[in-house]
Amino acid sequence: MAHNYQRPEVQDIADFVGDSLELARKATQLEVKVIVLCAVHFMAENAAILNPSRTVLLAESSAGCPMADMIDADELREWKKKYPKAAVVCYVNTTAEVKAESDICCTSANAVKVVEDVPNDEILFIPDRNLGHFVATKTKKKIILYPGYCVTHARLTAKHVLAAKEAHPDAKVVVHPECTAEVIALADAVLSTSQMARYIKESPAKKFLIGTEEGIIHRLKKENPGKTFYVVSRAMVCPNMKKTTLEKLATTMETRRNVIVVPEDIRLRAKRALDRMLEIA
Ligand code: CIZ
Ligand code: SF4
Repeated sequence: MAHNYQRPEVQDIADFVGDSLELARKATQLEVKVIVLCAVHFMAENAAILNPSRTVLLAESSAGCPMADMIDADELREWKKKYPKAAVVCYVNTTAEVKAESDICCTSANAVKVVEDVPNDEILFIPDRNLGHFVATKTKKKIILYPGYCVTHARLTAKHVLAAKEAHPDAKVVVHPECTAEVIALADAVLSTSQMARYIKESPAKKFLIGTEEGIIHRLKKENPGKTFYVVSRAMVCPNMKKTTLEKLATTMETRRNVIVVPEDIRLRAKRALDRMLEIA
């Protein structure tokens, strides 16, 4: 299984390509004993949390997510003491230990819905301050932001967007909610990768400026042969997503290395936060 941000050749040989939630969900529906994730560590952990009867491998063991590593369970416990009335909504880009300390998970596709659905009026949103800020503009609830962010999406600036719009004035600007507020303010649509794929298929527009990790463009081109895609900036490359090569994947499949193990007590508590999201979203 490959994430939307993987290299084109890795996406092409995968049985399934999608966002982190689609990968985790799909993993529960497969009649297989071993699942190999071409993605980053937390995505393989999600698959392992939801699929205890299957062996989950991460194609490249050093592929991590810097955003997920910006908060650990100890730090979250400190924040929870400061905001005892807040529900902890954690973006799926977190470790299993952090999910285990959270009330409910969300993805970029369902964050607003999740925040609206929890009974609390106060939300501690971790770890992405940009997604959290975007959610705050869509709800009346009090959102407490944690200062994490995606280093790749942070590279995209308003200047890049304005220059790209000038070069392609007839293109729709589609960006990810991990982008900064100044970038989001210039976009025609703010969408997760799975939402982008749907939006672009249904849109009558022919040209799109894409403001997320560039790997998604391979899939968008394949699914929409009559449409044209441009990256808003060439800097939108996640080095961790690109660590997985066909050679590394082959070695992982041959040797069954990089098994993802989540301790059972943490797995069960993390699964509760994921299940709660799956129930409402
Ligand atoms: O949840 C995911 O897969 C991520 C990190 C991005 C997206 O919007 O699909
Ligand atoms: Fe993490 Fe950003 Fe890379 Fe996604 S694109 S894996 S959020 S660093």
